[in-house]
Amino acid sequence: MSRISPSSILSVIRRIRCNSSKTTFSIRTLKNGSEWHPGGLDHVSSRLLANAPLRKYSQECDTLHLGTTSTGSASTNCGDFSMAPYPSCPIPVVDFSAMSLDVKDPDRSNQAVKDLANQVYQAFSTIGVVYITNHGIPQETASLSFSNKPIDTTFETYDKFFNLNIDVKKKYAKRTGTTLKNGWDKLESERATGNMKRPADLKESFDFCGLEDENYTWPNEEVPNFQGTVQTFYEDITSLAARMLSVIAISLDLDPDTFAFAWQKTGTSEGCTQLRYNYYPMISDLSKIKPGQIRAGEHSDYGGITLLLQDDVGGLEVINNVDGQFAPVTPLRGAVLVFIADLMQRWTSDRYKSVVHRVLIPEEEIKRRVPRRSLALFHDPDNDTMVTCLDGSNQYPPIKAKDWVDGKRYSAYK
Ligand SMILES: O=C(O)CCC(=O)C(=O)O
Ligand SMILES: [Fe+2]
Repeated sequence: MSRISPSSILSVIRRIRCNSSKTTFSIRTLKNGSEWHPGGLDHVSSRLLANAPLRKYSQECDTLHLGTTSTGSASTNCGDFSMAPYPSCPIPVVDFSAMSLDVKDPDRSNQAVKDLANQVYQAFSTIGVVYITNHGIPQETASLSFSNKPIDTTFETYDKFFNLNIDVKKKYAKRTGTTLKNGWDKLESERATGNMKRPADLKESFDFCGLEDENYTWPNEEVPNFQGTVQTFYEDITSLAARMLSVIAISLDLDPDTFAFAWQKTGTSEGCTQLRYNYYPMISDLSKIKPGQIRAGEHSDYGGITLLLQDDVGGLEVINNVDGQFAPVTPLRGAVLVFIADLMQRWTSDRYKSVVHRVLIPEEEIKRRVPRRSLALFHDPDNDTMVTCLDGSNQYPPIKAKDWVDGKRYSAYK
């Protein structure tokens, strides 16, 4: 079967929008000879958005939103693009042993670290993300390494919290009017896209900024040792992130400690690094999903780098920085995914670019019947860090880390 290019789909949709309200019918004529088998515009949009560069998609999304149609959900739904269509994962996997947390004081000048840095360079200068394995944070309790908190235990602990009754969770909500970022955010609190025309993301989350907040009460009564578990994991994952920053510096032929100055205040009120558990509830009824709603809208992360662990449900996609296409990030048990975020892009004058990603709703019903969970460390520079292009090019004017990150957070939580 021939493949219809995203741009031809775009133009067809535009024509249909302009000329006819019978959107669903018209689109059906399009499917002949293509590899898409749309049941209507919604489904075409899903394929389109999976293939089209983000910018085109956003424009189309706005166009569709402005229209009306007799087919109702079809054209006002700027994307029931909620189904993840990809079978395979193109994300590079790199063995992080040379810089593992199991190695107490790695010699960053040795060849194994240089090789690792070269592989990281390949990944970040192409697709923009990398999976790292053998990083030293064990997945299971039975692992030989006991020094760090196993990932499974951490996920299970968070799950106990998210399984609590909503009225109980409310007691532990993030408090407004405070700069401290600890606590629960209810379903549909955030629009990762920052676009108010889009519905909020179909997820709950729990943030921890690494700081003891005497005014915040933790749900330790309902979930034994919740705070201790989260805190320990935060320490492990921030240590791993610091090692990744060294590798990134080496990969760019910079001093391994180039970025260290900007992470002196992690875990204080002057730091910005944040651990977030994302909890995407099970979906039993697709018809309850709002037009255009997905689990996490398209966005890039704001700060330095993001370290992400996901369960095995899937749905995460990244835009490949080389060809602008969305690609699936197939779950890889035990591996940590590393993204470049916006401020790192500025520091490196675009040598490494921040990566647009999103989380779709799984295509298979069996995967929608369970919640999806992920744990993200937003390893963001200290509030007062001035982020200035390291190559002296001034490609981006210097910016204070807090100003950038707060601005983005504000748009996402409006
Ligand atoms: O859940 C995921 O896999 C991604 C979440 C994400 O992008 C975020 O929290 O910024
Ligand atoms: Fe993200």
